[in-house]
Amino acid sequence: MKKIKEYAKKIAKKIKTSLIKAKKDHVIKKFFKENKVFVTYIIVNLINSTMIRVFTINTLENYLSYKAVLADLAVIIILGSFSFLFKPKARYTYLCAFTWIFTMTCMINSIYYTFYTSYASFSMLSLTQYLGDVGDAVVQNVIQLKDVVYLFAPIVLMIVNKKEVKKGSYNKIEFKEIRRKKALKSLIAGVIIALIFVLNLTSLDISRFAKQWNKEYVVMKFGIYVYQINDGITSLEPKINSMFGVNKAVKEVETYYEDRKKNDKYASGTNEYTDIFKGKNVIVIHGESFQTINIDRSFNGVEVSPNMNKLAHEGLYFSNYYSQVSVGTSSDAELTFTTSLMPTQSGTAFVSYFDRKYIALPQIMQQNGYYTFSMHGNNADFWNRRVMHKNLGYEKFYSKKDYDITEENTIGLGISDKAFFKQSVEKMKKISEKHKKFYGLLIMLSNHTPFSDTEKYGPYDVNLKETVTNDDGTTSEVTYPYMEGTKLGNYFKSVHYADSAIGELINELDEAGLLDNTVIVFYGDHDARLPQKDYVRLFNYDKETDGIKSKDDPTYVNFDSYQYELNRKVPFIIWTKDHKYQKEIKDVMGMYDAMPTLANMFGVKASAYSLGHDIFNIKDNNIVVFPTGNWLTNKVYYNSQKSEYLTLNEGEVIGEDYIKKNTEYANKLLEVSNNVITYDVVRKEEEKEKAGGTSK
Ligand code: GP9
Ligand code: MN
Repeated sequence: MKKIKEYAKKIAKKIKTSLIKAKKDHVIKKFFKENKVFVTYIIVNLINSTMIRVFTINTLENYLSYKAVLADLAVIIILGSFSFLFKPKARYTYLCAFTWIFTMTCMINSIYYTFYTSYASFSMLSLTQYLGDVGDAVVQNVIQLKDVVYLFAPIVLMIVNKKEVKKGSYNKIEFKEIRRKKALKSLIAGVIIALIFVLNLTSLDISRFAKQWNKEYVVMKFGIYVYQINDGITSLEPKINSMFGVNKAVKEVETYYEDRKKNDKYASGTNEYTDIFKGKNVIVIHGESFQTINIDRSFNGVEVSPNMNKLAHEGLYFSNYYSQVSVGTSSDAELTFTTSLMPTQSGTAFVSYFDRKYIALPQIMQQNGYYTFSMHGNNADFWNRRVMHKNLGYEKFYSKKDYDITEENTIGLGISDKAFFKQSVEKMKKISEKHKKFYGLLIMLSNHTPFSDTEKYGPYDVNLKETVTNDDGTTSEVTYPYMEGTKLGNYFKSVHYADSAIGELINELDEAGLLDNTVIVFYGDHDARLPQKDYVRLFNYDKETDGIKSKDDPTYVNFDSYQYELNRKVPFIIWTKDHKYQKEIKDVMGMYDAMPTLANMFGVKASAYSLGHDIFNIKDNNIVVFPTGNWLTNKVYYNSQKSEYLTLNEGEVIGEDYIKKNTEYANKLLEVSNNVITYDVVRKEEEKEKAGGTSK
């Protein structure tokens, strides 16, 4: 230790004397003058990396994040230092190539952030074939000036280079030896900056960097370039991960579930809902981007979703139900709903881990004598469903090729929900003739972002209309624009269409006699990622100014980032034609609670790898864990990125213990879930059991 300290002191002294000498000899000034292109390369790329951070994360901590600046600088200089090994012309090409890579990184992340409020990941690259259609939606909606400003970097570099060429700077001969020295010196400078950066890291920084899922935090502390390099490496994880640390991970999973079995009193047990639907058919409706905000909302006395409102009030309505999706959106919703596992930390389960063994509700139902199927009017390969639906236990997957799709019956990404339902009912009629019991999934599509096919949705007015009495006693109608022309306004129009399709589906099913012995289960798959400012307008519209009320106005409704998160909830409804079970369940609930809850109702055994709970067992003790590490209970919404929380019941005091305990619970759950999938634990345990069985 003493030796290291002495050595460090020696180096520090050496650096100090060389810096003093450099200052005396005007070395830095000279370097700047002689290497304008290299210096420009550093400056422009540093400006870009700072811009992307500042434009995406609006916190003081981020604005003052010197660590990210150090990290960005180190990456830029270290990578740039090798350019000195080339002659000036080729050096420019080298620096230009890296500037383009850095610029594209910033641009892609800027666009991606607007859409997903997160940073881009290489693991998504393997998904590009599924993202094609959605990509159009992104282009239509999201590319803005703030996404393309980064292009200034290669442009400025080009201008500076041109000037240097004109000045004849490149005609001077630079010997190999000098070039090597320059490369080494800049490399050392880069490494020193990197060392200063590393010495400033806290253990929290390091742990979050390793886990990578708290992307905002990683970018805030490590800068965008280090984030992206790290992401590139971790995206290879699915392959590498499953090769190392298997035993440790499997042991950890085993211990977790043993402990859950012994100590979690809500993990099993019966309740008043046990077996209530035993033997009944099931039709699960996957409601694309359907949020709870639509329920019981009206414009000018006309409901946004009258049919869904009816289902909610006539059935079991879980009004604080949250989707737990990650980058796999629709597919993550399907995964969590059916398996009670969380999305994976890198990649998506449907695409990167399609070959793992899952225990899913359709498969459980199939083992209980049900015929299982899924229906979706999109390409079967989207989200790798063709493979994954089989894996989850759907015996047949009806996809795009099984539907008549014309230009007239197309909305947004594909076949309209109305046409899809109509054709699906015909298929279900045949299925019901052949099979005694069935479990089916219908995946909707029309209510998909960007919600711009307004002409096809049919009329729904999101203006504000008021009747005023004139001086002469007559009345007239005044119209204020309100939500017209906003993305949220268009969303309501789209939802109104999707709702009317659901209304038609219920009627068609009834006419076909398919409702008599069937339970309808509806879930919204995830929120619609609508702009926060549109919600502020929805709740705080000032018709006089056609703007937003002042914050001092006593009727002003606060809609900050916490309200935004809480508002991302989606409806979960269980409905039967006889309206026998009518209740609103207000306890918070996650998508991972669906399988245990439904399994109990249908009298089948839930997966032993469930992470959620039957809501009628756990009730108000429930916790919803999000892939970001955030969590929600009936008392608190906790933001793990900021290590802050919002108390949900006014005046209630929350102890630090409560936060600590739940945060640990959430982190552990995410880790176990990821291990179950990554290491294919279900298969391993089954194989172990089999081997044990034969040796007995
Ligand atoms: C695609 C549809 C939409 O078939 O399910 O997927 P999303 O973009 O919501 O993940
Ligand atoms: Mn979706």
